[in-house]
Amino acid sequence: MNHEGKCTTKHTNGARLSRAAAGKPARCRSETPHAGRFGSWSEAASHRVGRGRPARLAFLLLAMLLASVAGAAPAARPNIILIMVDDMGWSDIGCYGGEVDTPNLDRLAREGLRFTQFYNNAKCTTTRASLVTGLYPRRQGGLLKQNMVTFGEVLREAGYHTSLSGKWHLGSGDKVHPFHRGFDSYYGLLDGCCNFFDPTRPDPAYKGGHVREFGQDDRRITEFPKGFYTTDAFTDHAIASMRRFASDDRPFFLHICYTAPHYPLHAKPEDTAKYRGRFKHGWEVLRRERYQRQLEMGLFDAGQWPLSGTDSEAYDWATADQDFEDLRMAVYAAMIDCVDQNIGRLVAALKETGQADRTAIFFLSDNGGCSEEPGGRDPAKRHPGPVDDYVAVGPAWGWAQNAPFRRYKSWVNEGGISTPMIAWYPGVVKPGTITSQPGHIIDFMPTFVELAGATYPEAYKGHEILPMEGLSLLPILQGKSRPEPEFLAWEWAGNRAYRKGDWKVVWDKLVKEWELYDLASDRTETRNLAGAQPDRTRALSEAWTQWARRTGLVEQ
Ligand SMILES: [Ca+2]
Repeated sequence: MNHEGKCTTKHTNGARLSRAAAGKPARCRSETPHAGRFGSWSEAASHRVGRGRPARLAFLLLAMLLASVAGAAPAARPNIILIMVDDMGWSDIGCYGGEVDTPNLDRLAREGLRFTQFYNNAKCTTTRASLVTGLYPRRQGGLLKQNMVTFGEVLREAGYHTSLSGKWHLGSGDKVHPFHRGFDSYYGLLDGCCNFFDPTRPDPAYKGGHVREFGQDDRRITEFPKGFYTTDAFTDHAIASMRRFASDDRPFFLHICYTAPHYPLHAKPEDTAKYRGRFKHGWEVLRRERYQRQLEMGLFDAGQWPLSGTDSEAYDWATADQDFEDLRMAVYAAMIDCVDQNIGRLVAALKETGQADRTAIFFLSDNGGCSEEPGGRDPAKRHPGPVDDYVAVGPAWGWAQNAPFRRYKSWVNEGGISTPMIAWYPGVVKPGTITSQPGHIIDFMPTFVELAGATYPEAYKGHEILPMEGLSLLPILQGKSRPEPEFLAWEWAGNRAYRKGDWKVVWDKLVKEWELYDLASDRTETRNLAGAQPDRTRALSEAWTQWARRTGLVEQ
């Protein structure tokens, strides 16, 4: 990494994307966040800096001194913990303006960096395919192929211990099973979603009636102890892996994929009770409240991110069954609350094992809040929360969970593809910072390669490997500006999008025409400029088609 923030590491050779736009002005902000919702985390206080110029100057001088003494960034070959939740909206957690109590995530944000333009692939499977490989999805013949490596394989080759806890959703055959694709230890759901309290229970008939496959290492698991709850069990496995790995000098990689808050809405009664009644003001009010908190904490400027309008699939709060709707959202909030409690357990174990100062933690969601509604919304038939029911939040809450954006999971408007992303890395990430530099899940592979001093292979187990398509996030973590990606592209179920610089074209499968947005002045996609700028719209939509051909999505 040189002083201009350009990526010069050897592992990026062969990548097909150019490193253009290096001359663009920096888009990194360093801001002290609204502190009102944050608690204290005394053990890490030494990493914090005070507010104002003298403190920042002192921090810079100290950083320069440390750099001159050490000669390199601290925590070379750090432990890496990558935490991903499932179907959680952009603004549910406290440090992104939500009303769910997430003190542990808020602390990570206060001591770390929040991204405001970080992207996933709008869907569980395609996000996981890109996340673990650093590649856009190639959908023909299965998402995880022999011409791809996982970050588990790359980090294991570099000497890391590797562990995966939770949802995989990329298959369970020998060639795609996580235990055979780079993870020394695996425990969790190989499928897409399951009963949180009892994974032996089949889905209801309206969801296919299947029992979802669970595994430990390369064995199938069919028995679960009394009191089982997925979120707790996945954390138990991650902590056990961490304790085992911390006993020697090798660094470790823990990937934790919670199934919360994906449906079915299953939460512990005591967690739900905390939120019951909190959502009786409805989704429209909730969106406005979140938007106001986001402005107050400095996530964005109102002029560039106007609050988007009412979603076409949302229904009128005044005529909704408000008590039932409050309960659905309370259970959803409780599921996130439980994730946060477990992240607190995880970080406490990290400190107990003496590993906290040499660990980087990343947190994100695999897609936006979800509009799907298996089980429907008839209060006489559905009872959100317990083991024997199966219901989701529905489109109105799913949309509101992504405030201030439009749409939700499976759509490629910003509400479907934007994720909160927190990066915590003591001694490298400046505490309490926010960046608007764009990032994408394909960036984790090159980031981890760089952090670990690993080599991304040209060939692996006799197969030529596709070159990485992302860019390392390390310059952003270090507070520098990074060359922007040449482009970013998305597709799911007929929804399409392509972003180049600040311009984005979107094809909504319900609208059935290309729309054009200037994200620099309209991140929330409120002003369609396609009619005013047909040439730009055509050029970007044609670029999407070229990308779709290159990745095999459409025929050559
Ligand atoms: Ca998902």
